[in-house]
Amino acid sequence: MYDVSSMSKPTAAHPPDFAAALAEAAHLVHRGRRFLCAAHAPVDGDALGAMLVTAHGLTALGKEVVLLSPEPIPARLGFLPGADRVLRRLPRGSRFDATLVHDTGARHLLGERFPEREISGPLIVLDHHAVSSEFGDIGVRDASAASTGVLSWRLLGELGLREQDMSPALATALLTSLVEDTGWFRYSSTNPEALRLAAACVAAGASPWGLALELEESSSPASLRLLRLVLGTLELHCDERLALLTLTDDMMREAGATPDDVPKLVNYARSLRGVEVGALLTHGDREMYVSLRGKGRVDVARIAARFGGGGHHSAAGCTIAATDEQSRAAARTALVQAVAAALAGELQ
Ligand SMILES: [Mn+2]
Repeated sequence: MYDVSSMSKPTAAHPPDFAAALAEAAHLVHRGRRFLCAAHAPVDGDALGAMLVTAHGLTALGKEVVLLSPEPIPARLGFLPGADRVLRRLPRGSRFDATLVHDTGARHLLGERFPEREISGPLIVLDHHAVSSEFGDIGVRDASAASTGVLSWRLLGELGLREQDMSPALATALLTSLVEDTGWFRYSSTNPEALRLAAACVAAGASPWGLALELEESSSPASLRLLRLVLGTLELHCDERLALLTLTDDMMREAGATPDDVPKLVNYARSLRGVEVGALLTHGDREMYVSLRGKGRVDVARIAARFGGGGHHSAAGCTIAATDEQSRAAARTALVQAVAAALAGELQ
């Protein structure tokens, strides 16, 4: 058995100030007793997985941990050990020595009900987004980390946890964060650290097939009905290098679908040969939410940033104000133009 904690220590490959931030965060956690774990809302597999890695690890170190997520946990993630402990709101009189914020590149993504500083204490931000603003007191940020769960584990390693201390619950949360953010080790974010940590997770009792059953083999009939409707909207632009899919409330109603049925639809747009960028346009009452996936040549986080959004090199999103058919058409045109500029190498 190899020693995961030593191999996940910061190396020269991590950002220059990463080791100092990690040490500072570990120092703050070491001194405190009671911590809040939070993430962007609603949570995805990495955000929740990373929160749970931190929570299980800090609990093993004798700390008290409260988990907070103002929106419901997606049903597909409900199996994760500890997911049932996540609170929608804090009990009165809560106070924490520090709050660990996971997988969140911007303060506003924490939601309006995120507690005031006198309740939260200082903020430690663990994040791996390419576009990550400098909010928080300590930023444990590394865009080369395959998932935020990896950063949670590096922090726990700094606090002295080793592979043999990994409980099956922690290992399951960490492996979930890894498979969700690397697309089961297919995306360019897959690196040696991710694969070594995955091996450690399996050695500690996490089950890849068990996770696959929960995450990939548990679709609802409604999600397939929704897929059929959304695939019918396929449009190709930019010499068939941009594929657009559209999702409306009417389709959601017709399919009997829930928000849990939506996240993977955008991957079908990218899956076409020759397509560089896949996009899912979700029509809301007052805005259009754009989910973008790239194949690597184009930085879709940059395209999203043009519209005030963000994300990763190959997976990003943004929201464009659009209240009616006309403004939605304008938003769509602006998006197609931004992708065309990016494909031409002109978007800086
Ligand atoms: Mn993530």
